[in-house]
Amino acid sequence: MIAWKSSPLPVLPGNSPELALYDSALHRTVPVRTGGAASLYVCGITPYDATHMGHASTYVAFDLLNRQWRDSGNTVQYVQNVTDIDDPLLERANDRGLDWRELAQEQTQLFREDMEALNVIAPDNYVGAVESIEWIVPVVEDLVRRGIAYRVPGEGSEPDGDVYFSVDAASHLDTDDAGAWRLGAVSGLTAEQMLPLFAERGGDPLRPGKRNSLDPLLWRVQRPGEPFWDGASLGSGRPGWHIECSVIAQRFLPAPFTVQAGGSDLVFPHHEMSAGHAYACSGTPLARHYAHAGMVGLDGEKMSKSLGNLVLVSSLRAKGTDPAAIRAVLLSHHYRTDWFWTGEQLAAAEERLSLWRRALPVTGYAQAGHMLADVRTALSRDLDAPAALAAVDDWAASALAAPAEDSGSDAADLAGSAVDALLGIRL
Ligand code: 5CA
Ligand code: ZN
Repeated sequence: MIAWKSSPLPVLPGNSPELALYDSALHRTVPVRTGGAASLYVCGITPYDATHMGHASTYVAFDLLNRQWRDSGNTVQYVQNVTDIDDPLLERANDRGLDWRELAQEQTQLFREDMEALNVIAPDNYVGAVESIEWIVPVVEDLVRRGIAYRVPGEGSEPDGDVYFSVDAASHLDTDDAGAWRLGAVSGLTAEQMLPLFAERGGDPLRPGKRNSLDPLLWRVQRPGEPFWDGASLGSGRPGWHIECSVIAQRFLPAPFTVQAGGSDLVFPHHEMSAGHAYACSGTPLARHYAHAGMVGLDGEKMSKSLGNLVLVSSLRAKGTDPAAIRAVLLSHHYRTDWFWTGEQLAAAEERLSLWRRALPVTGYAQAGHMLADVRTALSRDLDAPAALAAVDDWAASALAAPAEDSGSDAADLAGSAVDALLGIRL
């Protein structure tokens, strides 16, 4: 798929320090050693309710990671998917009386425009589930051949042949590799904790014929009225969700890649199972680190289409809201915290940006240099955007308090470039 356009990053003097990131699989903050080449997979949208503030917040969070890495001298290989075939997309298309392809295309296009407006650096590979099916089929066939996946007989209205991943077979692969996958390796949850999440997040624990109620679907054979693709020996059908991201990430990124990211709603089962599939396929861990963004809500609830409490980036843009102010609201929360969107925060962000913009022509060069160093320090500490914004606030306050002797266009350029390159906010 075609991604969106990103603006070139301004060049800054010096470099950011090495990143320390909270690894949600290890449950602690660790130095991220990249050797100069970093790689990132951020789980993309299911295109039916794009782009609400929860989505925007997650993509802006990992855009900071991308910027921090680049500023500390890394090349960054960035991949994102689009889940352009899945049950929720089909359900929503049906509700709206639309063809599912039409809905997916419309929402993906809206998402691209929103990402561009929010100044999120585009992925190098933007890959749809549908275009990945030809790569997924042989992978699932191989897992069946090796006894790590199995076919479930039909019952009631369910036809014969859906393919499931055996979490037990995959957890007991004959290996002495310290990075081997076991169920729980990514989420750290017990089976009892997993079960309700599995049911809530697309799993089918009660499907008769499964070996373990936590086994996730790899291939769903054709049902009447549902779209399907050629599955070779699997029969016509469509892929499950976790195998999509697992195959796309393995195809486009090194093994293991540096960071697997997404919202915290993806820790289990999605990232757990994607990692399990990859390890079962290749004997190599999918990713070195896992990072998860907090959930954004509205009026006390998680923001989601099913609850109907969405604040859309595109609706605010249509009303003339400066996308940089939306971005400033998102950055005013640490990426790991859960928070609620309010209109007051947007008003405060608009105020903040206007102060920064007034400070630009009067800043001194040294003042701008201090701000750059402080922003770099804040981001290198687990992407602490609120601390970075506070550093820019301090800079603006001191620039506006007294005229600097070394002000001028070089100073304004340095301050503006720092805020643009590191925080993605254009003043
Ligand atoms: N297509 C899958 C991932 S492969 C998916 O979860 N799609 S999504 O459209 O539901 O979400 C897209 C991204 O936004 C995911 O990383 C998800 O974790 C994140 N996300 C969804 N809702 C929220 C929310 N309320 N707050 C923060 N992030 C969210
Ligand atoms: Zn995913």
